[in-house]
Amino acid sequence: MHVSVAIIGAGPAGLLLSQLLHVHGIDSVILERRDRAYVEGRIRAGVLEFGTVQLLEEAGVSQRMHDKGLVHDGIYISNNGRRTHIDFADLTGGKSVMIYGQTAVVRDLIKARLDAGGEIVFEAEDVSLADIDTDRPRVRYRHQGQEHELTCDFIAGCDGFHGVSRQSMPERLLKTFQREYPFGWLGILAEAPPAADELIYASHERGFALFSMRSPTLSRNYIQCRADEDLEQWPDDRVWEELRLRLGEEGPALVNEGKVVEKSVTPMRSFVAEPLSCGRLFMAGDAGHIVPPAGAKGLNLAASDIRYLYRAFVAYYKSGDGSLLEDYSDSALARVWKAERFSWWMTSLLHRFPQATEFDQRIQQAELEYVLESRAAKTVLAENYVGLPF
Ligand code: FAS
Ligand code: PHB
Repeated sequence: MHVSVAIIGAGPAGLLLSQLLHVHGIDSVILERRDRAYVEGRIRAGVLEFGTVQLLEEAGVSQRMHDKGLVHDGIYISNNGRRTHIDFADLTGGKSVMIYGQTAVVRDLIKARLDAGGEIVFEAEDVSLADIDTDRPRVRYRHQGQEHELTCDFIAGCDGFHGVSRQSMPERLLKTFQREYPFGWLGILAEAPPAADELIYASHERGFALFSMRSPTLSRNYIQCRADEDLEQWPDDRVWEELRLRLGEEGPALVNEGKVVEKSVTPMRSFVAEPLSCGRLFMAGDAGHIVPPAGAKGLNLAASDIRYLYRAFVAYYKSGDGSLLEDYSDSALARVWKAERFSWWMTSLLHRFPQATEFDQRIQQAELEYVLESRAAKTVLAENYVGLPF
């Protein structure tokens, strides 16, 4: 079987690419290792940048997001219990973000693809790529015990950090950049009203905490923890107590307890692979880069890559212009690195670092106080948070 674009991975990147190609009459097939229930059940990101909302509108998959999502015009930063509002609308000329979980985005995209007759091969095993440096690359996989081979014009590697695409790039070509952080986030999803009307990023001497949400009755909260934290040491009541303590004196009034329906620890790393393309293979999303979640950029960077990549495919198929494909890696990485910087900066500004000296701690506190007192500094934070221009 031949397809124009073979897409590896049915996460946000792969699904969004397939849907945008479909809108422009370009065929694709998605090969996904896991089953549909697993893919739709993963609880991950929660904040959509202004540009990601627009891209979902371009893809024709935005109705439920506009019906159920929450538009937020700002966030709060709590500094040892003292909260400051960062007003995106005022500081960025009216831009906002959308609170709409990645789980919902993925479900909407899968529904749209299947309703349009799109092909998503779930439980595709042992996917392997071949001839990526020719004009007829191939993808092999096993499904329900049967071996299959796809020929295609292009392969989109949207298979996440642990996928097969990056491993299929010639090692001599690939350069990677990495920073591991000495902590993780313990996250809970709870049937409880959120702490505030918008997100609260709390810096506290006990450690960082984030008070997010999925709806007016579903809160999504995180506390900074050890990278190898043992969840057994964190019964629900200890998590609620720590969340209250990290909000300071406002804590008891703001933190609403409820039934915890999910609890997990996420490690923190910054990672970038260069280049994002090799021959007819193009990587997008977590396959090419990872950010610590303090900047709410992971899902949004996947969408950012796909915006560059789908437009490049449309230019190639509609007018034979391959220049955007040639420029894809440089164009996407320029925006990736700016988001990597912002994510690293938010992480460095708000978290407690075990190895920090007293001087480091004073400098960190001084920078946070400056950000919260300066309109110019708050503008820098706001325009990065809502998403820089493409
Ligand atoms: P994904 O990893 O989402 O999707 C890749 C897909 O490829 C998966 O479905 C996988 O099963 C499939 N796959 C992998 N290998 C394959 C193979 N060999 N063959 C076929 N299929 C294969 N971002 C935020 O902005 N905020 C957050 O709070 C946040 N929290 C996170 C928590 C966790 C635990 C994790 C892991 C990530 C979190 N992220 C967060 C980042 C996350 O949202 C990613 O940025 C986003 O899922 C990226 O989307 P994709 O690039 O599509 O990769
Ligand atoms: C979330 O709601 O899961 C979330 C929000 C903002 C972040 C990270 C995670 O920076």
